[in-house]
Amino acid sequence: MNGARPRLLVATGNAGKVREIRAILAPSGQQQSAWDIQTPAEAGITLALVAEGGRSYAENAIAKAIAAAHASGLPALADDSGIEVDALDGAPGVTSARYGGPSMRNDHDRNALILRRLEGVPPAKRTARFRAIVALAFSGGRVVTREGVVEGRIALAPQGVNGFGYDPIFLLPDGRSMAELGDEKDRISHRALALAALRPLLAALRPQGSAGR
Ligand code: ITT
Repeated sequence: MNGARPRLLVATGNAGKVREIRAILAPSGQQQSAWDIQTPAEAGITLALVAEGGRSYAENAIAKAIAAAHASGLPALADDSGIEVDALDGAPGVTSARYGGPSMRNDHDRNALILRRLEGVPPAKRTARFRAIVALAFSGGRVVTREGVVEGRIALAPQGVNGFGYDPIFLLPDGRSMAELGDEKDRISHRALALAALRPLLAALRPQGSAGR
């Protein structure tokens, strides 16, 4: 059934990103995405740890996508993203996944660290944004990137249970946190905006190889 759809590898080890990318790329009202979206495990490859040294989101996204396309022979989509807090001079930014170093056990600890570092900072000065760069790489070496940004501010305390990462502490202009949105996040998020900009290129993908899966 899936053989006619072009295969697309989602080059991430982050389960939250996989879930969202699948939802964003599934056309509303249709059960099936236009692409046969595969995780590295489903495609039978192991992601190389290539990206962590990159100095920019774009560098990281491109490195992750190219490595995965090379390893799999499939078009590969990578996402490098983060949260930028103005009162922390743009931190954690490109180091969002590792903010606070190895003593941070999980997303909850990293959220708590940001809230601690913003203690005493009033709401008007807690401006922040989520940024995502998505990269689509082809096994022949071509790679394209697109960016998505969503503006907001850091909450005084975590709100909501959906999403992942910094979602509970990121407030949209209407006062709801990203973790209070549910499916709506996949229409307005930085990732959704970046993937919307990439859609024309994704639409041009053709099934890879004659043997299907
Ligand atoms: P991959 O490199 O395997 O894709 P990663 O989690 O290491 O997974 P990044 O290096 O791009 O990915 O780190 C991005 C971090 O920024 C991520 O771990 C979250 O903490 C945060 N982040 C990115 N997008 C987010 C979102 O939509 N909601 C909440 N936090 C997000």
